[in-house]
Amino acid sequence: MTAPFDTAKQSAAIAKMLDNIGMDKTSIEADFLKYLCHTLGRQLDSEDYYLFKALSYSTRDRLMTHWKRTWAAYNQHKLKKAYYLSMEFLIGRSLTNNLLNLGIEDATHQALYDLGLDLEQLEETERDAGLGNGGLGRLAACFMDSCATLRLPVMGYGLRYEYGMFRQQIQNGYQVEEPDHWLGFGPYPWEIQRNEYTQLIKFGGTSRHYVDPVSGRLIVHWEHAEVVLAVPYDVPIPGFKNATVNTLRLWSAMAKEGFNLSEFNAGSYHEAVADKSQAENITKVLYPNDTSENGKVLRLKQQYFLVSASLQDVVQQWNDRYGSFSDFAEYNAFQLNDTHPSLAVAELMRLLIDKERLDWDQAWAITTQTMAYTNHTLLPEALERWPRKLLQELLPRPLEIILEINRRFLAQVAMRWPADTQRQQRMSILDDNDNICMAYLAIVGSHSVNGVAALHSQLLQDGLFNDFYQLWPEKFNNKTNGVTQRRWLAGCNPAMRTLLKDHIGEGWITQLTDLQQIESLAETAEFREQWYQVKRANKQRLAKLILQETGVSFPLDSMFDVQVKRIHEYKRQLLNALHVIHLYSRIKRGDTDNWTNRAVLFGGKAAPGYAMAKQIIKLINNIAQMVNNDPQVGDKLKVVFFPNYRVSAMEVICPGTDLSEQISTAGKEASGTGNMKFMMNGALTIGTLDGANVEILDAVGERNFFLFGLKTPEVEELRHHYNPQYFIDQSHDLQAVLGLLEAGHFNQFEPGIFDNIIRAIKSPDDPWMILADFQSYVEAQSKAAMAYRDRDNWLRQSIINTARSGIFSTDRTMAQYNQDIWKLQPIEMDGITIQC
Ligand code: T68
Repeated sequence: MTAPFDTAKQSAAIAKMLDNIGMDKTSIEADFLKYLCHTLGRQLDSEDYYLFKALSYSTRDRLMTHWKRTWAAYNQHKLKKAYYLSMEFLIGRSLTNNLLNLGIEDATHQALYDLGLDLEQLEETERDAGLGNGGLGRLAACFMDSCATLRLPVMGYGLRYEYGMFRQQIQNGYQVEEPDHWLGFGPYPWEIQRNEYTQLIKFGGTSRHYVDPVSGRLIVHWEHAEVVLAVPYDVPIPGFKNATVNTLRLWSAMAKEGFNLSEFNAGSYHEAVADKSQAENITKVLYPNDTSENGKVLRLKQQYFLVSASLQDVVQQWNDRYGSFSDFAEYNAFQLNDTHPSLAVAELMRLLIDKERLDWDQAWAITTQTMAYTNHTLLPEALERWPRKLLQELLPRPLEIILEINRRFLAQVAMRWPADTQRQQRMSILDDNDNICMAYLAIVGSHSVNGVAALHSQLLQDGLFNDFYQLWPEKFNNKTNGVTQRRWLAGCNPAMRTLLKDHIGEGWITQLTDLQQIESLAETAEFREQWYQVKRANKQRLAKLILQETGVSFPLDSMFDVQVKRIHEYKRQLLNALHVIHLYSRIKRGDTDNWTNRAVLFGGKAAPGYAMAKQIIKLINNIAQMVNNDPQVGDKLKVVFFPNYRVSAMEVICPGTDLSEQISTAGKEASGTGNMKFMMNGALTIGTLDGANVEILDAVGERNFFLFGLKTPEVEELRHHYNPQYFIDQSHDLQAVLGLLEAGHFNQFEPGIFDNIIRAIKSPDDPWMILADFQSYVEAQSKAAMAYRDRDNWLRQSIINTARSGIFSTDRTMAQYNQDIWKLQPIEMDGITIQC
């Protein structure tokens, strides 16, 4: 016998239990011990991993009340929501961030301290959730943090890859990739599996059209398809001390049946199980390419899997709640993180037409009013195109819809520019080679198209998407990227946080432009000295990590000169490497008057199939080997390649950096976000007029930025008659550097291994024009070195960089997306009760 169920009473009881969870030291300690001893069956002297896990569970409990209440707030009122669709969310670690946003770091620290444990040590044991390649994935994670902090009803949708970004080892100077089985040590403590929201995803089969005898309507059935289950796992995204916890929903693929029973009964065990593993392969591994699409079928499957699961989730919940789709567009917004989820345009059409039985025009109005597309690159090799044939096989019904979208779109183009058949050909979603151009699909299907920095957005309008800009100028806009200061200042730089708190309080944690208040303090010697001490402590922490990882010591008085990012020719790690050789060559010939000691750190992963990027890693390592072991060089110059660069490494690297290298060929880096993290933490930038560097320079002024190199139009102009030899002839420095390289000085026992690199930079076809910018770069570097010698002035400049970094918060970026594109109201939590 059970008591009669009284929903109100039960809900109140559970809400009270949830509300009563303590945020104080004593209750945190009690819960931590409960999880450690009862749930995990361990004790205080067990491995750090179990201590971390117990602490994560007790922290997650403290998120749960807010999470449930935020969810309830979403559902108790009809409010507009936005959905951020992204193939990548590069979360990194979560413990520190969750404690910070809950406001319980001190209480937790005390609780552990009293038990003889060290919070920092436990934080260090958390594995990075490396579900992204680089900037694009990390941006998505920063966006989620800012939306929660702004109380915006935004949900993230992504994939729960079993293997994240590969782990990079360096062996004999070469990159070696190791699988990142991040879930291998037991379940991810932050996620909650939600079987009840499982969706069915179709692949293959055929699409059958027939007229419904009753309604007379044309009906389409997607038949004989293979079906895969999409099982969601929810990750909590807390806002900063605002009782709001948003949701990141990550889909995992599961075979519909454990295995094919008829095959099994027929005796073919292997075939029976193969089906299952094929289905589950969909979310097995993140593709480790950051700029180019490799055209693999599995990647297309991943994209459709994400899009279909997420849209079905949204459409189904809408249908359950409201039934009618007449006002769906007023309450839903989808943001496409690059073209990777652009099949969403076709999938939403399919769901609205085939499932919800809307007609084409109604469905198209809803689709174009809800979809918005963000572009992250101008590089042609990154522009996704999928063979029509492949879509025909894998996604027959979405393909039909895409072709119909294109047919109607081209009719519109023909109306606007009659007789301009070339233009129609250029703008067609189906290109001359029978490929579907995903960027064009995204543009045609969206009401907003944005770039990620002012220069980049301008170049999209003027170049890559100019035809579309002429047709729909109102669709195009800019949203300059940012980073979240919760992780990238408050969390990763506790020493600076304390100093800032002492002088200007902590308003900047939610209002980053408050940092301006420290600018006037730059003029007081006492503040500068404190700033210096903070930077020095951070350099010490970084030097310790470098020593541990590479065995090389970085002298604390050296200028810490850092370039960490994906390895790519356009980012020009090679230019930096040439400068290092230049410094080495100066030391060797005794040209060291007024020398500034420098410690150069490189880090970043190369796509496994990108041979040139891998050679660049090898070159840097060989240079490092030579430089670090030459007694004549000593402390004047140190060089390391930091292995396995990742989010948690950057959290130590950026606070300890003096000089930030942002040296891409002008016009090639869409924005960059590392540049913002460094600036926020008081590094000065040496950089080209590219991406968001342009806006950083605007903010700090030329006196506080080391600018060099060709500008975008100059690069484009020079391309027509680029002659590297001309630049070699002009520069003795360059001749000396190339002389060492060509003589095999850095590969004495490995003949020929850098020939490719030498050939590439000396070629008139070098798209990155490394030699054209060499001399200008060397001059900017020597200005930086000189500036560093004037410690007082350097500190002033460092303070100004932090003080003016306020606009580079994703809080600002998200407020702009919301104002211009999503138009959401912040979630109201007052009076919200939790439904249990
Ligand atoms: C980066 N793009 C841009 N792409 O390069 C960078 N691509 O300038 C910008 O700041 C950042 O996006 C955020 O806007 C990427 O990181 C990828 O990682 C990627 C992944 C798969 C396929 C293509």
